[in-house]
Amino acid sequence: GAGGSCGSRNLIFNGTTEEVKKIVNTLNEGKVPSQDVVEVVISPPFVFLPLVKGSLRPDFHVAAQNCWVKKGGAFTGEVSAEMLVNLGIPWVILGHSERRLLLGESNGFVGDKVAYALSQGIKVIACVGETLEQREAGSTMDVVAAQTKAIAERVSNWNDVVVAYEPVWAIGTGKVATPTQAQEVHFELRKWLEKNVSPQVAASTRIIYGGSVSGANCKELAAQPDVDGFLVGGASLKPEFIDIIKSAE
Ligand code: G2H
Repeated sequence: GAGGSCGSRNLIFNGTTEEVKKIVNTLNEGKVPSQDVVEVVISPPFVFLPLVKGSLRPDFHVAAQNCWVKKGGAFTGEVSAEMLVNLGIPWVILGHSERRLLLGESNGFVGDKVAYALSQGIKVIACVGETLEQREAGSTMDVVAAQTKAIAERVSNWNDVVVAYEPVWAIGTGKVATPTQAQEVHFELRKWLEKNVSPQVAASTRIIYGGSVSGANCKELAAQPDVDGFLVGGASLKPEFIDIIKSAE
């Protein structure tokens, strides 16, 4: 990202064991800037976490795509933060729009998840973003502020939080936000943090962009002053992901 700040990039892959191995090989062979320039975080589905963690180069880190909202226990089918800790998984993505919209995760529920994961020492990539209807109704900033507020109310230490702005209309659609659109929301989000959390947190928190990021559009997006990195979906499954990582330089 601009200003030499670290980016945080994530690979969300679906697929089979064979595909996962192939992607990890490509990543392991990729020539990318060092960890002080760009932090790379790879986020496979739960079932592939041990495989990826065990075979991925050590300068890339691993994230889960979700975890349970509180202490683990009898919650059949859920994966707890404690289990992630036990497996040595340092990161988790929480509040992805697919979970908010398809599984009904509310702002408060996502906020509780963020707080609990942090309490267990797991770093969080917290996703926020508006739908197309909300954007067209002019409520983008209200939506994103309410999602961020639910986190801010429950979290006091922001050191281990990365905010991912992902406009829902841009996710997996090939319809990327323009650099101006992304910058506008990132700027407002930072202002929101400054006013409602602290100037220090606003300055130090990475705000990354997600939604149809590709090798072709990453440079222009990365050049925006408040875009500190990317959350990459579809393009992370392809060799161009290496080019996206390099856009941090
Ligand atoms: C958006 C991403 C993950 P894509 O961040 O949901 O998907 O890059 O394919 O839009």
